[in-house]
Amino acid sequence: MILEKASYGACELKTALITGITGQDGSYLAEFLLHKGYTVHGIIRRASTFNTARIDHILVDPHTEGTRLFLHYGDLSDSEQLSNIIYNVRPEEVYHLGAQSHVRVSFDIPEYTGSIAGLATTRILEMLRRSEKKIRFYQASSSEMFGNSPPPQNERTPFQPRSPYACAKAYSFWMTANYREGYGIYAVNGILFNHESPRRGEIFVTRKITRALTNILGGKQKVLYLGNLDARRDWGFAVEYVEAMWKMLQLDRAEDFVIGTGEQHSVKEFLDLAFAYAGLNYREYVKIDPRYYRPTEADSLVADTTKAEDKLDWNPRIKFEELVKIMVDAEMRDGGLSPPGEGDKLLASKFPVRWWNSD
Ligand code: NAP
Ligand code: F7E
Repeated sequence: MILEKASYGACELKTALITGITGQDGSYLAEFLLHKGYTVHGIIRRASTFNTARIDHILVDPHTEGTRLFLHYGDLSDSEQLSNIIYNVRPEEVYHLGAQSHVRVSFDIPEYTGSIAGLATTRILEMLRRSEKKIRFYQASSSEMFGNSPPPQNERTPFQPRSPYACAKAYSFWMTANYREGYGIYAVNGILFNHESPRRGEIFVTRKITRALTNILGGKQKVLYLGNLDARRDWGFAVEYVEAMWKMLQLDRAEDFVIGTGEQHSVKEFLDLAFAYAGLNYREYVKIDPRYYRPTEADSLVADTTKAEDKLDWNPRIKFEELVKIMVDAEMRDGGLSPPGEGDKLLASKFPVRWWNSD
């Protein structure tokens, strides 16, 4: 079913299908591919409330000439519908980004997470195997798969997953590698470390912090409850990570890549920097609530991206401190406050060609 379409004029190149187009990465990737001239199809699930907030600015009236963005109802649990969509769309590239992507929540709904973050990958790969058309496949693999493996982590680091989410993603990783080797499908794993943006889901820790900070400044919140402040992550800017996804599907030979910034910081550092940037001391507002602890945690993740630098010519322009400022500026603006503005200036200077719009 065609729901909406967008007009971008310009040359038509390839057709791409994105699962998870309404998510953080899916929304940026859709904009990036439209900018590159692609026709983009996305799968969205039916919900009783609108779930297209991140892509509303690229959706236009379905009757407009020059349509290059189409949405289709589907669910990653529904093989029949996935099959229909792939058969009808006949894409050159499939970006499989849809997932139950929250690690803490995966402990509450492990079976569902296994089906949607794990088995769904096989559902799609099976269709690609049966397809007469050669379709390239991107799997949204995750640094969470490394779990307990000591840092830095790269393409040769063994997986020691520490959550139902990570186990499901490790299953998807190996199915992708097996379909590549067994059936000659161009299928790649992008093993992406944490990447954030103003479009990040509100219950991931970075966004939870920037939102709380804005609410505190606006007098709407007094306390921010968090879990483990000592976990260490490699946080980058989502905009740059979707560019890497696309690069991975343009090579002569399908290979897996680790994507990250190579910098590691704790949750506490994120808190400290974000609050200080807005003129506050986080210690006056943050309390620990053990409900946000995980039964098992990936304590220390940081990427070794040597391979991506060499073979994809991919180097992140935004590192930790800059990311924090970009997110705080956007959040404060969204909350009707005047941001310090350093993040906005960074964006303008580092991205002279800005292919994404509203945040
Ligand atoms: P996200 O914001 O949580 O988006 C997830 C997307 O999947 C949403 O569009 C969601 O739809 C869709 N989805 C969830 N369950 C579905 C189902 N049963 N059927 C159809 N669609 C479903 O995630 P993200 O941050 O953009 O991440 C994109 C992908 O990369 C995910 O696979 C994630 O696991 C993986 N990943 C993310 C990171 C990161 O740091 N962001 C790092 C490594 C890997 P609704 O909008 O309707 O909920
Ligand atoms: O947690 C700690 C928490 O939920 C980061 C997903 O995109 O990246 C993401 O997974 C850290 C963890 O992201 C709270 O324990 C403390 O150590 O923002 P997060 P994540 O679990 O790293 C990977 C690469 C993915 O693939 C996933 O899809 O922050 N933390 N206090 C907290 N985390 C949350 N969410 N909420 C807290 O209150």
